[in-house]
Amino acid sequence: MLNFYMTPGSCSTGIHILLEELDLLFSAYVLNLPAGDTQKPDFLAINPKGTIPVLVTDEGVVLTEFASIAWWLAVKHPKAGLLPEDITSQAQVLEILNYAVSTIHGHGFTRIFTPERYLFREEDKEGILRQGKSLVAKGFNTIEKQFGGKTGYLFDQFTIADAALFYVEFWANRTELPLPPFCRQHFNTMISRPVVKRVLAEEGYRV
Ligand SMILES: N[C@@H](CCC(=O)N[C@@H](CS)C(=O)NCC(=O)O)C(=O)O
Repeated sequence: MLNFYMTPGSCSTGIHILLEELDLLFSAYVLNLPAGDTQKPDFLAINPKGTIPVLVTDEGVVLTEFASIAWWLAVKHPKAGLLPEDITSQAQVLEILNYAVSTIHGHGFTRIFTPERYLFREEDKEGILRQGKSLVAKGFNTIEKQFGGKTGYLFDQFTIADAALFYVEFWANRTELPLPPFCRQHFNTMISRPVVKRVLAEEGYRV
């Protein structure tokens, strides 16, 4: 059985959606991120980076990093079509997935949720928050430039990139940051997907 380490409402929600889209059996280990569970020795022994999501495969291999876990799930279950068939389209899916995870989350939301990581002086906090919001806005506007005018999912089918873009849109929605039109309709498309509804309900959210 797969073991999945997660925190409700965090980036692991994107992986949670993929696991349930695939209808996989897994044990969920819920970590309290604000309480510092990811920095405790028992979790660091599993993932020395101290981050979720983590997926431990049936063979006991520990997979960390959103992109790596999402790609592994998609390739292991090709019939689900979480990646397109041709290699160039697969690269485009990974391009958007990585942009959401590394840039919008990693550069933008990390500054908004944990400004203290970037502070040299307490009085810089407001500036870091502003910088985070500006990076998030730039990230969504970049997605908009590429996908503006389109409706539905990012590509012709629901892919692992949709799960990644969704969790940053979910954060924008919760923190009342604006989403440009494509991203807003993408968010609405995602929350009307039955599996997404179920995962959010399981994680304690009503959208
Ligand atoms: N690059 C990592 C980032 C994961 C990440 O930042 N996860 C956050 C939760 S959304 C986390 O575990 N933060 C705890 C920490 O950094 O101490 C990935 O792609 O999985």
